[in-house]
Amino acid sequence: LGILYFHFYDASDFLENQIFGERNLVPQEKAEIEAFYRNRSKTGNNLRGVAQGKNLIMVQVEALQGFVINNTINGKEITPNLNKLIKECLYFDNIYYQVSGGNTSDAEFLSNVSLYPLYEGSVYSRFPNNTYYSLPKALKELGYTTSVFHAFDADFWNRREAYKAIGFDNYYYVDHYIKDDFAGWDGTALSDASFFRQSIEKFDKEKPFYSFLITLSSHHPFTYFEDFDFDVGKYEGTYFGNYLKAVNYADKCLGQFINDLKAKGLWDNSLVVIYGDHQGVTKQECAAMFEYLDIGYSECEWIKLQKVPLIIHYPGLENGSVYSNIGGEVDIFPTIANLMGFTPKYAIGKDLINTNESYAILRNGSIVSNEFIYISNEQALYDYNTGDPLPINNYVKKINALINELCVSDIILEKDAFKK
Ligand code: GP9
Ligand code: MN
Repeated sequence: LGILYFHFYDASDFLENQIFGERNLVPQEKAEIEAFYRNRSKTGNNLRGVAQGKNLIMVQVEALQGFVINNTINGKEITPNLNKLIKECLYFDNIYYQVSGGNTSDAEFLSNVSLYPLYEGSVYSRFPNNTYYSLPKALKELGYTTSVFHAFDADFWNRREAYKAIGFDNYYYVDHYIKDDFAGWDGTALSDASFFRQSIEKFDKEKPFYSFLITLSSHHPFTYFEDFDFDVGKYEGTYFGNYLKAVNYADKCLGQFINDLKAKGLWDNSLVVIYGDHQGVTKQECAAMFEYLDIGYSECEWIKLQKVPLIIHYPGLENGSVYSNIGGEVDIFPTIANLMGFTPKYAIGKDLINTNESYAILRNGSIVSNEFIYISNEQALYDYNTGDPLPINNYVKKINALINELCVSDIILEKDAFKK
């Protein structure tokens, strides 16, 4: 129904939640939350603290999907810079996005707070005044300056309010940028090239810092890139072809950004995290993607393509490794915390480096694990590898145990439980 619908919906829902809503945390809910955190399995100590005391630079890339990585079109790499980077990074190739009605902003919330977004609407709009434990708050306690950068209207997705609750010290939005170059959307978005160039200048020069950057140019519609100089062969002039061109542009800007970090001596002094926020190829437009990947369409295969790359580099790391545990954006905060040597208090996600578990829970209640794929709206279960149906009754306990994460997260949000 489009963005306006969401924002209208959020506004009415906000009123309901804040004014008419029953937000008392009842004892049973409190007990459920406590039991959940008590039962979290202890993880190991691999790579613990390797980036302790370093800066943190995290980039959330608009609509960057996993399938473009290490892939070519007409003999040319789609993301040559990221492909090169991955060789000297930790690369997580089985990470699912978990956004809901808040789209980009939900991805930000997942990675910085490690709670799930809401089933309906945007968490930034509905609960902007909650108490949160977050990555910026944890780093602030360790003496960091924390800043978020996004060259768009300050109040879109209610970011101005939400960022206060999440605990960022500074918010650099469109008014803080010189509009000297445009790329993406209908040509009105500040280009990623300019965005990175200007943002780097704003990084704290006195203290260790956490800078969180959210890119914009590769936002749909991708038509802006139609004449862009990247040959997509038979997909020239199509939605899918334009998407590949937009991603190729984003990759080019990321490559330049990494070079600039190196030139400024920041690369060797910072933990750098790059990931995609959500899909770029919609279900409506997915036929070309399936054809390109030479995969037959099925609901399971569609779900398996809802992945985003997660790339992490810490100072001194030269030889990369690939982590293929299944995870989600909710796991980013605890994974970073381990590398930076602290334990997040109330993260729902898992540390991807030290976990033996392999699953992601999508916000619609579907689940991907290394064993099965559960499709919530069909209430159907399939073997992860073969796609064959599985007897759901044998797995009810497992499914419910996983879905409990969503329930606990919902109670925390709806009842503002951390405040209490
Ligand atoms: C603009 C952009 C929104 O703030 O981040 O992206 P969307 O949520 O539409 O992907
Ligand atoms: Mn987005």
